[in-house]
Amino acid sequence: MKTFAALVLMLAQVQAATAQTRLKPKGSSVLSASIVAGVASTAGLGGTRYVSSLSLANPHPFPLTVTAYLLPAGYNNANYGSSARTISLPAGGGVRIEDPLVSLWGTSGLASIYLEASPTSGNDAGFAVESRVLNVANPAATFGLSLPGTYAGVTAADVGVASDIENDAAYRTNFGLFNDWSDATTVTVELLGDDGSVLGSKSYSLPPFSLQQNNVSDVAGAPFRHAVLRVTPAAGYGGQIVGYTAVVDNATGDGAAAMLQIYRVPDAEQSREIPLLVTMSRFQFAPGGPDSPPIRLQVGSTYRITFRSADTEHGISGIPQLGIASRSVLPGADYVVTVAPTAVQRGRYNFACTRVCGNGHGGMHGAIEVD
Ligand SMILES: [Cu+2]
Repeated sequence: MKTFAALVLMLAQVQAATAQTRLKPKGSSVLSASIVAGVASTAGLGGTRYVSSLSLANPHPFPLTVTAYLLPAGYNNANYGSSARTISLPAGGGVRIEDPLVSLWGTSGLASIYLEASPTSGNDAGFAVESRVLNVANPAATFGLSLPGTYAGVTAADVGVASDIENDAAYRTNFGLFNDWSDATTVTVELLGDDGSVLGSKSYSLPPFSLQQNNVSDVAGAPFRHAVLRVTPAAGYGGQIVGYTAVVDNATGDGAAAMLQIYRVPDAEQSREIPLLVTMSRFQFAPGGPDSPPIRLQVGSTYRITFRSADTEHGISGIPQLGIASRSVLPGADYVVTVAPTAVQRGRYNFACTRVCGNGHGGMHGAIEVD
């Protein structure tokens, strides 16, 4: 029995050591947490020097204790717990911490900061946090951008999208991706032109609990005035990617920031093909016409249409706008085609039998209506 108990204990320890987690531990006493993805204390391009501040606000009528952890860019931060710093917020109060990388941790460069709060009373420990990044190269006039703390990121069921990306002589764009997961992961980043074409695509490896910041020229080298950035996590990824973009004026170093927006990918049920059988017989398409009702298709759905002959050789004249070819259809030899109509394809499309199948062949015609 003792040996068995020891074995169970050993197994439990192994499981504890290999358990995958996100930053906010489930079932712990942590009631609120936030990730500030991009915090800087570093020189940038063109003589710029970027220094962040970190501001917190406590909306509650009781004091709050917030623990802040440092997660340097590009490193495995699985042991982030040793970087804990405590920030005390009076009831209703706030604080601004100047240059937190230097003032709290005595370091520099680029990092993410993870913050979690414990209430001293009450059940809710929500707090507000944001980071201001200033270009301080000219002491007479600073300017910069702001990044909010967030806990919303891109999961394996989502894509992340940033709509305002520029990379040309006037502006450059940096993007940051933070991996909120205890394992390393790979993220696919694409740049899409305004017509939806792929300008460039690249995969990035993100160590546990770490940030990667890159310039978009790393994804697509050719200059462009406007593009869309799309972020797709690896299949089966258990964490969240918290992302941001910063468009920077090449002449001044002034920047504008945005958080990556999150879109849920339709599940398999919604994207499933809808089967639709069209039976061809002397001298009828059913459905289709001339006596049967038209074939009705809805914009946004995908149909798998089977044209099947019940008696002799018929044919279908093509509808190239919908991707339907001109084909002969013999009994036992179906013509199967997938049609996914879009909004610009709304309307009525006529078709006819293309094989002389008997005396009524001339009247064997039908229609597809897309609405
Ligand atoms: Cu026919």
